Amino acid sequence: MTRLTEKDVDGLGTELIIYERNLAEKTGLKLGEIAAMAGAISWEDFQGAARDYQVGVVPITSGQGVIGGFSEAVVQIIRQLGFKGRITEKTDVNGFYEGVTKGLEIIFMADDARFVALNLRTGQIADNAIATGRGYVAALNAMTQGFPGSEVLVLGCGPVGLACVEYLLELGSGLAVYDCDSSKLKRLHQGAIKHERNLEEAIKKYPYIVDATPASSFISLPEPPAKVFVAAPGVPMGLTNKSYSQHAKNVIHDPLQIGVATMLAMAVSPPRIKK
Ligand code: 2YC
Repeated sequence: MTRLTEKDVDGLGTELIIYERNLAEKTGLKLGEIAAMAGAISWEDFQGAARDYQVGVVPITSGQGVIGGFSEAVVQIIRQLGFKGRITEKTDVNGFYEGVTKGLEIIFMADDARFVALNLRTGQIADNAIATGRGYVAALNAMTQGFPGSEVLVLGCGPVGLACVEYLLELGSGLAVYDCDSSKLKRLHQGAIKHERNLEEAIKKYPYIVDATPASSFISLPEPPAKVFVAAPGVPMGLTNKSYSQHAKNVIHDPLQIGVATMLAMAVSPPRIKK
């Protein structure tokens, strides 16, 4: 998982209105609606939960330490979704204790290895990588109105890429993967998943692409007017600067927003019957 820098989150909290407008232009949906879809909770129930839960963000100093502005960005996204949210004064276990004893029932916290949202009332825990994969697929699904006419190409099969695969299978979408170790793919569905071996060829073949790789600026898209729609979660950005600027209006990309919003939806979503 690529660690964010202060620069990646700088100003994020103050630009959420512009961010939401841009996202709605591309997808027709609000951030909360995309998160609710990916989190398998109705928009109404998600709004109900916003009136019902108090949310805390606990800064964690382990490993490489806190990222300046990270907790602030997370709590602003939570508030943008209509929830009451605050950062605990204390950090780490002390901050967790402070949050629980002050009645915060959903706790967000991230160390260098994992970023979670824990619902203390239900015991549900949401993982950022899974939430990010699902949230970006939901956004791409909305932007393309259901991926007409082609499979979706998922690049990379780490935790985010595998969550994308899982959710695309749930949506019943056609699916192709690149650079995926087939042993990691869902065994029972392997037949339904195309394996692409050559990146350049694959990029030309699929109009719907999810970049779930940690590599930067290695994807060159076909020149306009080729129609291509890209979901590019987190940092670094996998598209080359040229491709990103040529196709910007069809690219969904942010360092935290969709992942955090979907974590919150997953944390308050009714428990799913384990298959
Ligand atoms: O400020 C803090 O509390 C730090 N301990 C936060 C460290 C987050 C490390 N993870 C990341 O930078 C990225 C984020 C997008 C979430 C997942 N990986």
